[in-house]
Order: sequence, then C-alpha cells, then structure tokens
Amino acid sequence: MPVSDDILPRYQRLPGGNGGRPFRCRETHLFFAIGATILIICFGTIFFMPDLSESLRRMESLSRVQKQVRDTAEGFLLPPPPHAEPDAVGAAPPRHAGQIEDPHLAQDRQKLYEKVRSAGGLPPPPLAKPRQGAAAADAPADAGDADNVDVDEPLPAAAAAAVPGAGTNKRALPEGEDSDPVMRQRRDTIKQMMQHAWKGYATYAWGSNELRPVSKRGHSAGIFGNRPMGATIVDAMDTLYIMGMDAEFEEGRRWIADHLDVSKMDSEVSIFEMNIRYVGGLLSCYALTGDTMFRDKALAIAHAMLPGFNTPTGIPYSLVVPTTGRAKNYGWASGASSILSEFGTLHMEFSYLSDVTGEPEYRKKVERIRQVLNGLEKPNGLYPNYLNPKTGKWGQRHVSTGALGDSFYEYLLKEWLRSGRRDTEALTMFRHAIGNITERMLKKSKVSGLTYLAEVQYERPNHKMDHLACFIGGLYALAGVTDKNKDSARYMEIGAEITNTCHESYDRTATKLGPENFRFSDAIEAKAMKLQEKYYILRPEVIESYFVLWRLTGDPKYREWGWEAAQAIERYCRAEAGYSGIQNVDSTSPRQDDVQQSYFLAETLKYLYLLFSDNSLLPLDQWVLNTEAHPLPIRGVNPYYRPHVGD
Ligand code: DMJ
Repeated sequence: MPVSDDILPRYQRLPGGNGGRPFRCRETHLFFAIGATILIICFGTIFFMPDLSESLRRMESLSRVQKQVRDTAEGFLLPPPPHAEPDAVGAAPPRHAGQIEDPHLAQDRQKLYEKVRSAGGLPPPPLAKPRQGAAAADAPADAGDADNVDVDEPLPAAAAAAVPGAGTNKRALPEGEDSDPVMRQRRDTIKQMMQHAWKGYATYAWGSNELRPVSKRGHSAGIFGNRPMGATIVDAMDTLYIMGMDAEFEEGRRWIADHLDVSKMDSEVSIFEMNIRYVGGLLSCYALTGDTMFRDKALAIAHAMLPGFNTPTGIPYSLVVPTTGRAKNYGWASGASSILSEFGTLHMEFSYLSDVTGEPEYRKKVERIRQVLNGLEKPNGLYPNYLNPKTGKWGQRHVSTGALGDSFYEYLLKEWLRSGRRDTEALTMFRHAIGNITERMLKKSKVSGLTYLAEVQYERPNHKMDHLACFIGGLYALAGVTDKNKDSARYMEIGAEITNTCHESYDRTATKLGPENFRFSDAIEAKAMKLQEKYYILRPEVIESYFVLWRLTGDPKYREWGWEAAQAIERYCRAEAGYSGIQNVDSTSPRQDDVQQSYFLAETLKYLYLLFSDNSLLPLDQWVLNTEAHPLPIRGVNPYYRPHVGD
C-alpha cells in the first residue's frame, strides 16, 4: 500500500535530501546493489562484444546492412519537430500555431539527406523535386489484381509531425518558379487573372456563392441551395495559398471561420457538389496548413450530408437539406435515379476525412457504395449513368465519360493513388472499367483520324464528346504512368491522342475556346453542331489534361496550348469585374453569360498556374488533385497527410 508523503518524517519526503543525517542501513544496501548492477552490465557488454561483431559478419547480404543504415539514418534525419510534447514525440501531429522549424536546421538536414540518398542509402525524400517534365507520378509498384482494401494499417503519424509551417497558414510549399523567364512571365499573368477574379468577387459578391462579373452582383446556382454560402471563397482558397496570395487567403479564412455555417443551410444542396467543392476544398486547406478550423468545417459539412445516404441500398441521393435531412433525387434522372458521377465521386474526400478525424463513418459510407457497385452486373462491362437507390437496379442505359459519368472513373484510379496504392479494389475496378471503355467507346474520326470517346445509348454509339470528358486524356496518361502493365504504353498514347482531339475542339473555333459538346460525323470533326452546344463556361478539363500531360511527358506543346487558352480567356471572357462564360465560341464577338463559376478559381486558373510552374510545386507523386482540383496528400508518402492520432 503506498504511503502518503505527508505522514513520513520531513527528512524522508521526496524529493529532497536526508536532512543532514548519515545514510541508513537500508539505503547503504540499495547503493551497493546499484553499483554491483552497473559493474555486471559493463563486464557483460565487454564479454558479449565479439559475438555482436560476429553476428554482424554473419549477416547474409549487404542489403540487410543497408536497410539498418537506412532505418537509423531516417530516424536521425527526420527528428520530431521542435516543441513537440515529450510524450508525443514522433506520434502527434503539429499542435500549435508557430511551430515552424528552424530553416537552417531544415536545410542542413536536407543536404545530409541528399548526400546519404545519392550514396544509395535512402528512399526519395518526402517532398521530392521531380525531374522537369519527367514522369513524376511514376512508381514501380504493380498492385496486381488483389481485391482487398487495406485500410486498417496504422497511418504514418510521424511523417505528419515533420510538416514545415504546420498550423501557421503561411505558405510552406516550394515557390515552384520555372527557370525559363517566359514561363515565369506567363505564370505572373495567370496570377494577375486570379487577382482580378478574386477582387471582383470580393468587391461585388462577397459571401455569395458566385459573382456576376458584368452586372457586378452575387449569383447562385441551384446546386448550392438558396443561401449565400461563399462557394467561390471555399473553392478558391487553396489556389490563393498555392499562388502565395496570403492577404486574400487570410480574408477567406476569416469568412469561413465566422460565416460558413451548415446549420443555416435550409434548402436543397447537391451532395456531390458540396463534397467536391466544400469538403475537398476545406480538406485541401487543412492538409496544406494544418489549421484544424478547415478540417472541422469539412467534417461539419460532410456530417450534414449523411442523411442523404439513408436509402435501402446505401447509394446516396443527389440532394439533401442539411437542416432537416430531407433527401431526394432529381426528377429528370431516369425515374429519380442516383447519378454515377455523383455517388461515385465521394470516395477520396470521405476516406481522407475519416483518416484526419478518426471517425470511420465516412469511409464506411463510400465502402458501401463500392460494395453495391461490385455486386451489380455491368452491361457489356460498362457502367450506366443511372442507378435506382431503392431497388439497386440500373436506370436508362446511357454510358458516358462526360456528364453524368466522368469523375466516377477518375476517382477509381485516383483513390488507389491517394491511398498510397493500398486500395487495390479501386485499381481493379478502374482497370476493368477503362478496359471496356477503350474496347467499346474509343473511336477514330474518318478524315483527320482524331481519337475520341463516343457515348453509348442502349448499346448504340453516339459520336459526341462533352468538354467535361476531356479530363480523360490526363486520366489515361496518369494510368499509363502509374499502373505499369501491358496496357501502359497504349494508355499513354490514348491520353495524348484524346488531349490532342480536345485541343482541336478549341483550335477549330473562332475564339480558340472549346464548345460544351463536340461531334464527329462524315461532315464535321471535333465541332459543335447546334447553337446550344457552343457555349464555354470557363471549364477546366482541357487545360487539366494539358497540365497532366505536361507533367508526365515534358512535351512543351502542352504549355503552348495552355497559353493559347489563357490568352483566349483573357480576350473573350474578361469582364470589368472578373471573368464570364461566353455563349458562342464560334463568334468573334460572343455574348458573355455573366457568371464567374467558382471552379474557374479552383481549377482553371490553378491548372494554368501549375502548368507554368516548376514541377516541384505539388509533385504528382505526393499529391492527387480531386475532381475540383483540390490537392489531397498521398497517404504514406506525403508528410502533409496529417492523420488523426487521438486526443
Ligand atoms: C467541376 O465542378 C468539376 O470539375 C466537376 O468534376 C465537373 N464540372 C466542373 C467543371 O467543369
């Protein structure tokens, strides 16, 4: 039974001395015992020393020695950040604003790291500078066809603790300036475009969802509900951060902290849009800065989406009212079905959210969707765009890599990458889906031999591509580089060819901006046919593929094509207070539609900025961009991952 300090005589209390008395007999024995133990240890060490060196000599291969050296070096080279709480060393994420590592220490460590690495002793550094123009996302691993989702493996918390500038909201990314002065100038132009877009919004529509840059007032699309919820602010935040627009970023942060309130969202919002723009945008900001406000807002919004998943199958509805939980599908969607590109574009954000909050519910929701999809028969191996959430049966047999289908395919490959290649089920599904798409939907135009993806309507091809589908050039290339197998080279080729076709769809218009849809027939190729197909609403997909292809191939033509698009946007879309879509890409004096889409700031300008940056800015072997271009860190390799480690 422990004895209370208070009932001991004063001289025996701890800590403290013996009150000047000589040691008592019990204490003398204790000291003697300690001394003897130390002596035994010393003799023991000397005695066993030869055995140790002997066992070292007996090590079977040099690689084992190398591994030991590497492990030791890693521990030495990646110490915990300064001020980390002693019991949390190597385990806790950064906790306090202002925990910035001494830059000199960081530089020394980096130099030492590089030295050891160049001698072959270490794996690539956590924020590796990929080679200019080379296949940054290239990696040797081949996930095979295994169908297991390895999500229970402990997350790399120690890496998160080493993130520089964590929690400070100060840019901790490399500048990413290109060595070519022309590219630097182009990048500056893109930043000025962002400043113009932001300024107009901040001046005339602050807090609204979007800006009307011609009539200079707020605007909201139905997907955001009836309330002003600052969609443009949330969507633009990581672009501001990446471009180093610190004052604007702080301004946006304040609005989000003070006004983004899910308990006020009392009208129908789109679960998909809330996820890709809000949850994705906020999680990106959390990853980049470590500011937990962003994570908590993302969690609150995702939480408010959960009633939308209460269906007999677990396939979520399209719309939910956050305050009441009432949910439903669009009436026009094939007998009130759910839409493939919507329920199939939640996995990355929900999985990552579970990792950073420690709340498994979100991952469970998207795993359920997977399970349902895997259990269904796919007509001709293709995924129709509509699925009834009550019966679990496919609706209309319309298959497309554009509207209604697009980002479902994107998230299969990217979730595999984002999970650090653990989610091999996603890869297996991607391989099957893209294999069947390639076999059944890939076509060549008759005159110019342009490669395109037709849509399929009840087994019949419709020779039309949406602007939205142009992201798939980049996706094919990303698959070709990251998933090494017999199809890799072919996928790389297809990616480049489709991107070329999408460029043609721009090049063949009067404005050099691409139409919303373009068709292929005996009479036309990569051209819009009807007036209703000729609008351009500041969409990013073509530029997105230029960016990905540039990063993966280093072919300078992608930068030139991106610059053509940027100049055309500047010429036809610039308005007094921002940027607007245009109604007819085939007119040299097109009418502006007076809407500055929030994704213009999230995606179009970000992809352009990255296109003219050095590859060290958001390297693709560290980051995966969600379908709204919000970067999410790759698990296990990116120290910005910031997994939850308990309270
Ligand atoms: C964006 O919101 C996303 O890219 C989405 O995946 C598709 N539509 C717009 C941009 O065109």
